[in-house]
Amino acid sequence: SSFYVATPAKVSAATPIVVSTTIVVAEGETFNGNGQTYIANASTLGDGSQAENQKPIFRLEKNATLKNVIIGAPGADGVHCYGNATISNVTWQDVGEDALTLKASGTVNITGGGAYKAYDKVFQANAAGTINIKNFRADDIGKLARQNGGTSYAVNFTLDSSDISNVKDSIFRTDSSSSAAKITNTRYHSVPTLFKGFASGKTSQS
Ligand code: ADA
Ligand code: CA
Ligand code: CA
Ligand code: CA
Repeated sequence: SSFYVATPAKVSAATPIVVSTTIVVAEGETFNGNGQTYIANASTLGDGSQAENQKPIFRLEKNATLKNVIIGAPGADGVHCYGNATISNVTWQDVGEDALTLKASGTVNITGGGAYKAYDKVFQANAAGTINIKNFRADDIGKLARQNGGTSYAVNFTLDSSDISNVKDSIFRTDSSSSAAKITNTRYHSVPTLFKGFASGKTSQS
């Protein structure tokens, strides 16, 4: 026949960028991954297992922004935030030990993106502050966010306009009577518990 069939452009998965030394995003700076995939060098940062003390792929100093990044496997210890941070359109395809840790007090705004295959925690709060999660997707996780066990500082967690599925434990968990959590406009599938360990009056869902 005379039909002309165009040869499709070859679409192949981009080769991941292997990170051997933690990428530091300086105070107030923005790192734009332009949609590329970053993975840890397992022998220098960590293999993404549940072993503690793995290193992060990204370290954000205060007021840094991380955007348009895919973190593949191994994810090592993900992203560490030292104070306020903006996390925009970051997807963890296979969370390592955890996905992101607040290491020094501040507010972390996580918008867009998602987290998948977290054996235990996605977001870890190891300092007082606020973790706001919006327009996020998470599937096959232990907990969406957890304040470091046995700590009593205050962490405020919010989750808005998100879709969370296949959770083993809970969405938000704390041991602190001063911490609070609020969930709005969010869809769940197979989530056994929304809040664990919060004092009465410190949680809300609508
Ligand atoms: C566990 C561990 C903490 C800390 C945390 C983390 O909760 O008990 O000491 O390492 O993980 O930041 O991953
Ligand atoms: Ca841990
Ligand atoms: Ca994983
Ligand atoms: Ca960790």
